[in-house]
Amino acid sequence: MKTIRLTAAQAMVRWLSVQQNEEGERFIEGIWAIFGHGNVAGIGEALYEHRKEFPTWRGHNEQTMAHTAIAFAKAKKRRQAMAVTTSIGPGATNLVTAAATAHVNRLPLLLIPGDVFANRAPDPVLQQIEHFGDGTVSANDTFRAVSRYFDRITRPEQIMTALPRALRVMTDPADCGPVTLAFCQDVQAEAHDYPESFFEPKVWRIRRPEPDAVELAEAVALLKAAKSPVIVAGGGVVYSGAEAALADFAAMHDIPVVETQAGKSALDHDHALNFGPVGVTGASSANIVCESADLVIGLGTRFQDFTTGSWALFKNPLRRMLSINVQAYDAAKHGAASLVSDAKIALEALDRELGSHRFDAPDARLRADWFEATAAVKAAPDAAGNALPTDAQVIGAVQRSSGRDTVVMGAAGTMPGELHKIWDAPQGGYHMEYGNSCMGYEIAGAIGIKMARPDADVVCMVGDGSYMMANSELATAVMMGIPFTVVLTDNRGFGCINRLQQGTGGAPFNNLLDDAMHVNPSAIDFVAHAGSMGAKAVKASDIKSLEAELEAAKGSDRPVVIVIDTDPAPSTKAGGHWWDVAVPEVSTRAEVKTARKSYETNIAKQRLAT
Ligand SMILES: Cc1ncc(C[n+]2csc(CCOP(=O)(O)OP(=O)(O)O)c2C)c(N)n1
Ligand SMILES: [Mg+2]
Repeated sequence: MKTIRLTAAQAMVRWLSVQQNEEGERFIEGIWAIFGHGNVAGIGEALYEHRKEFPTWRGHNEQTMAHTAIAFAKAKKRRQAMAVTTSIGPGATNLVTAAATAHVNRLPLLLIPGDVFANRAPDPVLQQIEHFGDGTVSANDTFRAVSRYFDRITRPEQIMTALPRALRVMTDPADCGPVTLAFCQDVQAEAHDYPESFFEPKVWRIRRPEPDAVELAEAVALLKAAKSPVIVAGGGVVYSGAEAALADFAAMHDIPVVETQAGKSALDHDHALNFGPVGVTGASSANIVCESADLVIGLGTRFQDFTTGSWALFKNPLRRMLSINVQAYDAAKHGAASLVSDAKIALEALDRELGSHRFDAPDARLRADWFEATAAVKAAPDAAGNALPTDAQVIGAVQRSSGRDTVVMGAAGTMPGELHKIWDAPQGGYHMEYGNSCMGYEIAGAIGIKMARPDADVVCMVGDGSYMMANSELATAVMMGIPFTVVLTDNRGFGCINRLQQGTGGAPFNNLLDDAMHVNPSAIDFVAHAGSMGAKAVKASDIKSLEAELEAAKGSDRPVVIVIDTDPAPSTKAGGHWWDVAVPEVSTRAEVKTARKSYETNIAKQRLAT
C-alpha cells in the first residue's frame, strides 16, 4: 500500500479539496477561518499549503461566517456547502447558534472547531472549560444537540472514518444538516502515513429516494377520494429541484399550491395555481383554500407553526393529510399518511397515476383579490402628511426597482412576515431563513447568496435590531468586493416584538429603544456606521428617495446600505392567521386578562395530532 506522510490537518484539507458533486464542483467550496491557538498552527498551516485548490476566507465573527456558509448552501440548493474553522473555547461556541440555524433548516454546513489537547499534557489550556465530573467533555460538547453528525478527532487515523461520514450526512437528502468535527489541537499537527488511495477524487451523488409501492397506492387513493386538495409547498420542493414538476402537476390537475417561507418562489408568483403564502403570514387566497381543503398535501414541508396556523388553519372536518417528504420524520407528522420520497419523483409518480384527472378548479378570484390588496399596501404613500413609511411601502419601492434576477432575502423582524405576504417573487427570487429566524443572518447571508449566485441582484432587507446584532461582515463584503443592496428599516427598536407584546396584552416595554431603560436617548447613525466599514451608505428621506437610491445602487462594486426611517406600529392587516403565543393565565393587567380570554377561544380551535 502506497502511503503519504501528512499531518492530520494536511490530510483533512487535501481530502476535502477533492470531494465533488455531480456537476464536478468541489462539494465544499472553501473554508471560512478565524484562527486562534486552537487551529492556527495545525489547520492554519494546512490551509496555507492548499490555498490554491481550497480557498480560505477571513470574516469578523464565527457565527456570521457560518451564516454566510448556510446562505451559500441554501442558495446552491444543498448541492454545495462551505466549511468554517475556529479556535477552541469562545471561537468554537460562537458557532453554536449557526449550527442550530443549519440544523433547523436542514442545510449542509461543515464546522471544524479546534479542541483541547488529546494528550492533556498542558491542561488546562487557555479557554479550556474543565468539566469537574467528566474528563471527556469540552466546550465543543455544546454542538451535540445541534449537529446531525458530531465527532471528536483524538487520533490522526480517525479522519479516515470521520470525513466520509461528514460528507455522507451533508449529501444525504433526508439527514442533511450541520456536521461538527471537533479537532484536538495536538492531533491536527500529528503526522500519520495515510494511504494514497484515501485522496482519490470522489463524487457524492445526492440520491432521489423512490416511493414505497404501498405508500404510493395509499396516496393515490387519498387523492382520488378528494374533491378539493391543496399542496403546501416547502423547501423540499426547491432542494429536490421539483419546481417545474410542481408547476406542471398543479396546472394539469387544477390543484392550488400554497407556499411556506422556505417554499416561497418554488413557483413563479404569477403561476395561475400559485395561491400565495400560507399560514400566519399568509395570503387570504391561500388560507381560504386551506381552510376548506379536504386533503392537505405537504410537499417537502416541516409543517412549522407559521405554516399550519399553530394547527388551527386546516379546519375542514373531513380533512385528511398526506405528507410527501424525503425524511420519514416529517412524513409521519400530525397523523398524516406518509409518502417517503423525493418530491420530484413523487410528483411524477402521482401524475402517472392520476392521468387526466382534474379536481374542481379553485376560485381564481381569490388570487386576483389578494394581488389587489397587496398592491394597495405596497403603493407609495400620498404626498400629503409626513407620517413615516410602513415596511409594506418600503417593500413596494424595492418591488418596483426589482427584476427577474433579484433575490430578496432576510431572516427576522417585521420583514419576513411582510415579504412572505406581499412580495411578488419570480421563481427562485426569495431567500428567507425562517426556520431559526436568526437575527444577524441578514448581512452575512447576503454575502453567501451573492457568492452562490454572482449574477443575482441580492437585496438584503434588515431591521435596525437585526443590523445591530450582527453587521461586521459588511466590512468583509467590502474587502472581498461582494456587492449587494441593504435596505435598513430603522424603526428604533424591535418593532414586531413590540406589536406582539401589545397583542398579548403587554405594556410596550423593553422593545423599542425609547421604552427601554435609558439615561441618554439612543441615537444611532447607521449611515456613518455602515460608511465606516467601507460600504456606500445613504439615508432615504421617503419612499420616493428610496426608489432613487435603489436605482443608484445598481451596478455598485461594493455593498450599498440604504437607511430609511419607518413607523414601528403598522403591519399588513390583509390575510394572516392566528398564531399560538401563550398568554399569562393570571395577571394584574386588564389588557392581559382580555387577551387571555381571546387566547382561550383560539386554542379551542386547534386541531391537534389528527
Ligand atoms: C438571535 C435572535 N434573538 C432574538 C430573536 C427574537 N426576535 C425576533 S424579531 C426581533 C426584533 C427584530 O427587530 P428589527 O430587526 O429591528 O425588526 P423590526 O421588527 O423592528 O422591523 C427579535 C428580538 C430572534 N429572532 N433572533
Ligand atoms: Mg426595528
